[in-house]
Amino acid sequence: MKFLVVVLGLGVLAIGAFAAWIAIAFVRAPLDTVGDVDFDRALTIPPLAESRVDGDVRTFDLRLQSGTSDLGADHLTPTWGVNGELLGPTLRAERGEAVAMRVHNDLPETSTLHWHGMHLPAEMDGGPHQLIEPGNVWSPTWTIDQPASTLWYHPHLHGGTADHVYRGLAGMFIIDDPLEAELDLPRDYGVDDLPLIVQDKNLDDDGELDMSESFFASAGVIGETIVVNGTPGPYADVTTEAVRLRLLNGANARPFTFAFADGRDFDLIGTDGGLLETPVAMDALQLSPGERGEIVVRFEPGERVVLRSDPSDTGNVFAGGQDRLDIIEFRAAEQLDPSPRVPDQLAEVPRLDPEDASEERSFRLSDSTINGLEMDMERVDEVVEAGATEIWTVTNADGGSHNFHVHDVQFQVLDIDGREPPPHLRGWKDTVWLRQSEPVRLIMRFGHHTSTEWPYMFHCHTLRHEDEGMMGQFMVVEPGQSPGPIPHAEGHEHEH
Ligand SMILES: [Cu+2]
Repeated sequence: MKFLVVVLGLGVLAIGAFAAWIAIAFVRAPLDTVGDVDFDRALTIPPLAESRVDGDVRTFDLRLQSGTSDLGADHLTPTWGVNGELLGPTLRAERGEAVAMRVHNDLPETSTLHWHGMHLPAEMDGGPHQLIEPGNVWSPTWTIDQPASTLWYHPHLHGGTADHVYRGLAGMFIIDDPLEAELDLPRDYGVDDLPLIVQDKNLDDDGELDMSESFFASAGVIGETIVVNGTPGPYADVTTEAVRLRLLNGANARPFTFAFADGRDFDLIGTDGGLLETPVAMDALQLSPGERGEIVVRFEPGERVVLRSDPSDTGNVFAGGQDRLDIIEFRAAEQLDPSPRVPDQLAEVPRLDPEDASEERSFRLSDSTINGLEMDMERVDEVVEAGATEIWTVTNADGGSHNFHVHDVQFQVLDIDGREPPPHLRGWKDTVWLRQSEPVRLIMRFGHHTSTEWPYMFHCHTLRHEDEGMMGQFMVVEPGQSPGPIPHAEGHEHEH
């Protein structure tokens, strides 16, 4: 009997040791680049896109193209860009303006261009149904009808989004409005108002973008080279006492938790869909892929300070959540032009009232599915009435590195696991982080762009998850209408 217990005990010990060995051998060790990055390249500022006004319409010409970029390897890296070799120009338009895009595809592959965060007709959304074949031009047009905000654009090809964004297709889309223009905020683009598109890349020995993923990297590529606006190891010269940073997590999978090396406070003034009601003083801001945050930070003459990414509260090791990363160094001049303090009052953000909600829906994200279903280009998952206020409850049910993005609308967070959202999550959002098993209740009011042909998307913005099927479709219709078949939906699966 004693012998049997000893044998069983040894067996259990052996199994335990084997499991520990597996864990050590395969789980990614946290990466720490703090102090190891030479900030020796001036930050590239994406140019403001040229446009022309014909009648009442502002028209932008955009060209998806391939090229090469210096990402710090010994060889140039083949990359893709919009009107350039990597990333794209910053688009800028006023609330109320009609815009027209002429998107040329000079790439060897079919792609799309989606206007992330934009309220617009589904047919203009640039989702997986608005394919642009090589050599073709896609010409969406819509009227800007939402507050001043920092949006962005990127491909949204079903099954190919992660690949196309990783190669370099992305850019910012800044919306202006008169309310924002009246506030005493830094807004000199490229001087005291800086776009920061933060991404991570892996480069192989030939300098090519490495798309391979480790065995356990269920979130996709986790890059070890951080680039800001495509610049590796960047520094930015500061000439004013305060600088506004429009932070965009443009990574495929990594969450970033932005914080300054000396722990200084900054003011969060805006989130995905526009300005907050009042600035929120913070010393760390977590943004998951697709999320934006506008912050204003103050500098002392002559100082240098590094913005870095600290481990995220989720700590998801497979998505790089335990990494510490140097991102960009700010170099303040010996003399700084004076900047006013951030105003106490920013924008009005009228609270949406749960009493007004006519529908409640719930979404469980797990195992490449939402509510147990993988994305199907022909299936309309939800039908929403134009103008309806709805509450969507979203849950990360499997502990993966998930967030949730809804097209066409900006929503408000009602509560997270039953608790009021923190102050920095009380503004307009279109993408929200999901901690494991903590349901997030969102309230949103849908607009009046209706269609019985074209759907909008909702999905996880960890791009590989989205590509693998963690995405669904909703249509906004007039009361009483029901969706018809989606044109040409069949056969649009992207093979890669
Ligand atoms: Cu996900």
